[in-house]
Amino acid sequence: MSRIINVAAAQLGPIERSHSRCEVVERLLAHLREAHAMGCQLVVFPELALTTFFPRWYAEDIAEMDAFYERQMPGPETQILFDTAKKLGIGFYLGYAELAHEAGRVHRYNTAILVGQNGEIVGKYRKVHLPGHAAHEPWRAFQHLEKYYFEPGERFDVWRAFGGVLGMALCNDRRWPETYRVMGLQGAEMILLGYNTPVHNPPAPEHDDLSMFHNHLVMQAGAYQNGTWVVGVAKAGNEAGCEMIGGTCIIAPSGEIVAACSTKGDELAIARCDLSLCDSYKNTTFNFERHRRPEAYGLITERRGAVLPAPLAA
Ligand code: ING
Repeated sequence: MSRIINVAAAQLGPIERSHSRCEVVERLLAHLREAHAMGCQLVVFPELALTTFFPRWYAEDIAEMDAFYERQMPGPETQILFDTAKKLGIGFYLGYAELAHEAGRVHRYNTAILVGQNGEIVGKYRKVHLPGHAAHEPWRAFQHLEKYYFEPGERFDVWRAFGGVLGMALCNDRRWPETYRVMGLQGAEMILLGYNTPVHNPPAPEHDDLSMFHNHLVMQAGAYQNGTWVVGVAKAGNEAGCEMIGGTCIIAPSGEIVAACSTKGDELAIARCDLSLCDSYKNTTFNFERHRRPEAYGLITERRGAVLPAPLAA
């Protein structure tokens, strides 16, 4: 039996530091309305979709960047997003910077939420793999201070929603196979992820020409190897002088890209996603229960970094 979600991958072009949340929310609302006109039930926005990618700047006092975080979700500027989604009967994934007060302390996370067609939050995810660095590194053309501005999340969950099993990830998470496999082991049929990916990677400029290839490689592999849909959505274009890749796409459990954006601005890529297409992979090639050998995989959770074998005797 087919279980179909019409999904809109809602790419955003640049968000400048001067753009207000209200201006950005207007762009998100335009995406919701267009997706509704196109018969979609789910809209996927990028990572940090409400603000510019502020980890590209260093601030000695981390609190100087607090204006980029949300203290409540929905908040005053985002409530209209939830109200409109409910009115249109459209759910959405939204990436944002979260400032939370927990156990009497302030915590900062790179967060995403999944909101159902009733406008209620179904689940929250906090980015596990924080790339970049924790201290100011002036040699870089731009900073990538996610390890400075955020604490890492500790888990990958899935939720029953939209007639299937959905999971969430954020940006750098998509480069790590463990991300997809942990959700695959919970039956994920669609993984939603937003990203902000600069073309230039200062520690490895030799990879710059492959940034789009690597972007699609990791998501297509993750989809196929876990028999799941993957929706990858960019914040794209030249944002505060930093060129970011586009490449927003919707990937079927076969690993094939079935819809993609072709610009680096605000653009929808839409696909009719039949969740039942996952079954032919989950029940055969990637029947985990039948084929996986966790007895042989111990190092994956026991060891963080690689440990080389002893050198050959002289
Ligand atoms: N951005 C980048 C990403 O993983 C990066 C960081 C770029 C890592 C290029 C490696 C190479 O797509 C975020 N926000 O994680």
